[in-house]
Amino acid sequence: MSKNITGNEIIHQYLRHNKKFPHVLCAGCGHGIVLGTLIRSIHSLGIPKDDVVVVAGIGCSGRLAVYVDFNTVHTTHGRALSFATGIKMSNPKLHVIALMGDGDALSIGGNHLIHAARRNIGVTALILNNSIYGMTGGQSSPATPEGSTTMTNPYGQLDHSFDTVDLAKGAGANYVARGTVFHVNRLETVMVEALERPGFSVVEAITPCHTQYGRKNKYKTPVDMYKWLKSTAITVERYNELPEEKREGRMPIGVFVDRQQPGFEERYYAMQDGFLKRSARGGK
Ligand SMILES: Cc1ncc(C[n+]2csc(CCOP(=O)(O)OP(=O)(O)O)c2C)c(N)n1
Ligand code: SF4
Repeated sequence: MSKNITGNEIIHQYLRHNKKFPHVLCAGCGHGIVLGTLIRSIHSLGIPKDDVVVVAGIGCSGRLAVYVDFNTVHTTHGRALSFATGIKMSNPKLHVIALMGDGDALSIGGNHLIHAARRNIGVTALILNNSIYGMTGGQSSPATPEGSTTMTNPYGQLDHSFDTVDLAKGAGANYVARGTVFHVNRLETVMVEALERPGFSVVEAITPCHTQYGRKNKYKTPVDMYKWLKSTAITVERYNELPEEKREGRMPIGVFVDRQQPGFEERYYAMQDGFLKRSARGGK
């Protein structure tokens, strides 16, 4: 399988192009870029389509599972990781990807996220963080930056926002990375690594929602939002060298955790194997 793939090949090999299109995404939405990056990552690793399961919750991001020609499950809001865990446990050979929006993963599904990380289940969580509930009209999510204006916080968001990377790191994920849809090649690199690692991997993809977030803040057009990504993101290595006062407003991207701990499914089946062997020896 050739490592490079053209847009036309993506459409014909990986999308349900003759069934599920046109798509519902707004012009300028970054979600499609994340999907393209995921497809190219899977293609470059040479993973057969039948070995991939994309599990999604509900949201504009959740719709992406409908468009791809892998095994797909479009589940309920916030529960993608529960379904993904069950699928991985029943067939550990599968590459299971839970595709979630920031509302999906950090709000209603936040509990699932921390426990999937704690358990280190062999699933890749791909979190499309657009700072807002896109599909339902622009309500604040736990990732909405403090001070920004949303439909539910017209005078400014008072809550602090979650740092997805810190959350996943603190909860024990094996691999944690952040990228943006402006820095597509870097995003693809971390996605490939996340798919290769055992255990729970988290990739936060920062993606613009000009329709529900940008317009209410200072980003009137999709282009303004992409310029914001370009000017805000900085590699984690360079970020760590900055003095504290220069870090304000900058967003580190790159790899934050990279471990090789075996996933829950591996440990579970090893334990089961041990029991079976012991029982074959008459319990000794
Ligand atoms: C149990 C449940 N609660 C609420 C909803 C309504 N709902 C659908 S999508 C969504 C938010 C989507 O936001 P996000 O997960 O950030 O994804 P985005 O649309 O921004 O990609 C909500 C609250 C639902 N479908 N099910
Ligand atoms: S509402 Fe926002 S997240 Fe949803 S499709 Fe439009 S730009 Fe994308």
